[in-house]
Amino acid sequence: MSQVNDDKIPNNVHLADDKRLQRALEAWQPNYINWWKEMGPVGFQDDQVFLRTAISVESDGWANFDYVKMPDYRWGIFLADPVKDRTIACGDDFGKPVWQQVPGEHRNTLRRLIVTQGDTEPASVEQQRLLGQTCPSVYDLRNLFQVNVEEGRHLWAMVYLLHSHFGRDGREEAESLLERRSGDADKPRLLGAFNEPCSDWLSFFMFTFFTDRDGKYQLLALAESAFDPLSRTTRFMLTEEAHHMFVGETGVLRVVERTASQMAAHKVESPDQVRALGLIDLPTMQRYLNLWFSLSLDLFGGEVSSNAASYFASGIKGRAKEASHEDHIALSSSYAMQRFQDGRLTTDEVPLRNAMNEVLRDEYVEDCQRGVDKWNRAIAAHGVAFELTLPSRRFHRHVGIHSGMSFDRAGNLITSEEFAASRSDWLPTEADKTYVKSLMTKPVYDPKQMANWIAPPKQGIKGRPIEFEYVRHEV
Ligand code: BYC
Ligand code: FE
Ligand code: FE
Repeated sequence: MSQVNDDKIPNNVHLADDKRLQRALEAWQPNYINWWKEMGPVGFQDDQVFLRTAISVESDGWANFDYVKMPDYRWGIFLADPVKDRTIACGDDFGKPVWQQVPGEHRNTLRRLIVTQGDTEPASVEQQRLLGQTCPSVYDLRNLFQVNVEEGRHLWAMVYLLHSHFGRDGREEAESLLERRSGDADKPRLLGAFNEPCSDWLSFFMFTFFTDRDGKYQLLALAESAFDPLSRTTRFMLTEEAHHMFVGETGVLRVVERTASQMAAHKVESPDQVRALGLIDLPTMQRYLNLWFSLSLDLFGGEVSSNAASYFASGIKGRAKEASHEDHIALSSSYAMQRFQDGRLTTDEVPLRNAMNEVLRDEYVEDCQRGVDKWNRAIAAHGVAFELTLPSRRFHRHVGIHSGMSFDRAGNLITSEEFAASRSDWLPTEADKTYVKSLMTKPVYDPKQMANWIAPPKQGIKGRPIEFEYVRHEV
């Protein structure tokens, strides 16, 4: 069992035994805090927030819940306990011992993957920095901040790997992670979805449902890595990740629930009538869903990818839950990949290793569908005839074999003119965004209140009531 000590930087990696590393991370820490104060949640840095803090990696009692000011949050470095005699889970070296150090030939690849993962964490905090000022409740405000501080800790997790295993390059990358900015034209974040604005709460819930779920699947794939420190750190990150997706799934559910229940109570159907009640109509929710689903699909990379094949071959990145697959070499099978070529849908057999991004995306889509089904059950329970659906994975793509072509929601090839003509039916319009934001102009800071457009949660946090003062905010 790994001990957590009480250093300046909480950790279970015996940081105090490696003075050089400890000094390097302690030198990075003030820069991180400066970044947090500059780019973290705006307007709440002096408030007491009821937050969970990771204090160990044991499955029962790994977290402590208490009031803390966000800049004083104890961001720590936690690796899941090592698996004894762990061997490489996939690829050419399947079954050989995992690596405790970075093999020279994989150094650049691993650094790039760790930097890509690390970059998304602060990016999401930046995207969400203004949301506190339009919160629907104090309960939601606290959940936003919980997600934010944990994404900050995920950055720490990657920076620890960079500092401890990648020398000077790693230290430079760690600095760059604090310098790029979401949406900045000159120094953008690395991946597409993390440069998109996320400036209203419907987007936030869609983001935590769809985009954090990409995080879950990427972390599951990295948890299979032959580089054991990466495997151990991502395994612990997954523990925190579950809450982020809970926030997204229940957030959308509560909006759907509120709209459907009021549609039934007032016997209204049209979006205009729903908006007249100050609610988010279901077609608008569908458009937000279409946007965040398609942006998140892009995060899995190209359908056919030599990068993915070489990650798998070298054991650097596996599939989600690699042990549940039968063939860990994946050299003798292929993936039936549907794609449009010369205007026709064809099916090509792609060597399985080259299709690993798509294999992961398949599992992701299935997991998303489970949540959508749940939302639809809530709509149906109120007798409202409307179903939310995931669009085809070809729809609105900017990465991979379907980028550069236009498709309708069902995945039929259309012209770019046809896409432009239907765009306002499929993706949020400026008018939609203005309307959604108009519902959120007044933040709700009274713990007893809930915004009109969202249903209350089923229960509070850690046994506290829903009306608990999760954030002590002085207005
Ligand atoms: N945007 O061979 P391909 C999370 C580039 S989310 C821009 O398919 P590969 C979180 C690609 O770099 C999880 N560029 O790429 C969620 C490549 O460039 P080069 C984050 C893109 O390497 C919410 C080229 O296109 N973790 O944790 O197979 C809140 C060819 O592509 C994009 C990870 O992503 C894009 N979307 O796959 C907070 C895990 N996609 O080599 C946090 C680490 C591709 O031609 N990253 N490109 O210059 C990876 O595993 C891989 O880098 C990717 C890309 C799966 C992302
Ligand atoms: Fe994260
Ligand atoms: Fe997350």
